[in-house]
Amino acid sequence: MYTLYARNQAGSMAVEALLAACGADYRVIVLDRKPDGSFEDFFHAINPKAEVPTLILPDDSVMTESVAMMIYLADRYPEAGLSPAADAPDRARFLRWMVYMGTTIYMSDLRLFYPQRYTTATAEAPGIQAKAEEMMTAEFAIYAAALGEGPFILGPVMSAADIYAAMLCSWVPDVPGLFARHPNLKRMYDAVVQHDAVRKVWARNEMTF
Ligand SMILES: N[C@@H](CCC(=O)N[C@@H](CS)C(=O)NCC(=O)O)C(=O)O
Repeated sequence: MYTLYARNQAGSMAVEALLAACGADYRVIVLDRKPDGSFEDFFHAINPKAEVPTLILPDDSVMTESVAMMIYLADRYPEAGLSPAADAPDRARFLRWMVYMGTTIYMSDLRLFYPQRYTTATAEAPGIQAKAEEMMTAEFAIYAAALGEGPFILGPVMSAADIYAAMLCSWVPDVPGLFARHPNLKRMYDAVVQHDAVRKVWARNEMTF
């Protein structure tokens, strides 16, 4: 069984949706925070960075890094059809955009929501946030251009990358604005959340859209 340490609507949401879409045997542990905002002590012993998602594999080994989890799980359940095989023509494109999202949009999102972690001078936080939002806008524009008519990043077939992209879209401060600029992102988002397993996980994460 997989154990996913999670927080509702955080980076664990896409991994949880993928576990569900793959039909994996898993449980979710939603973490509480201590009054100072940090995660409970036991969690630091599992993941020294104390971040969600953290995934415990059936052999009890610990996995961190959401993109690695998405690729690993999708590959482990080929029957779910959520990643192209290693020798498939779309594999390079799949890897490219998975890693792109995890290293650009996700990171900009962290600077936007936790600017104080990126500076030793509190006064610099608003500038970090403003730049992060500007960069995220540009990074989504690049992704939307690659998505094209889609509806998914691999064309007609939904993959783990689309589940990840949908989660990232949901974190933007102005989601209607993002979707107005990029109607293809909205089409992709709507199609992803129509997937039975994804819809149930979005609801469990108390997502309202
Ligand atoms: N590179 C990591 C980043 C994970 C991450 O930063 N997660 C955030 C939530 S989305 C987190 O747990 N931050 C620590 C906190 O909220 O205290 C990944 O892709 O999994």
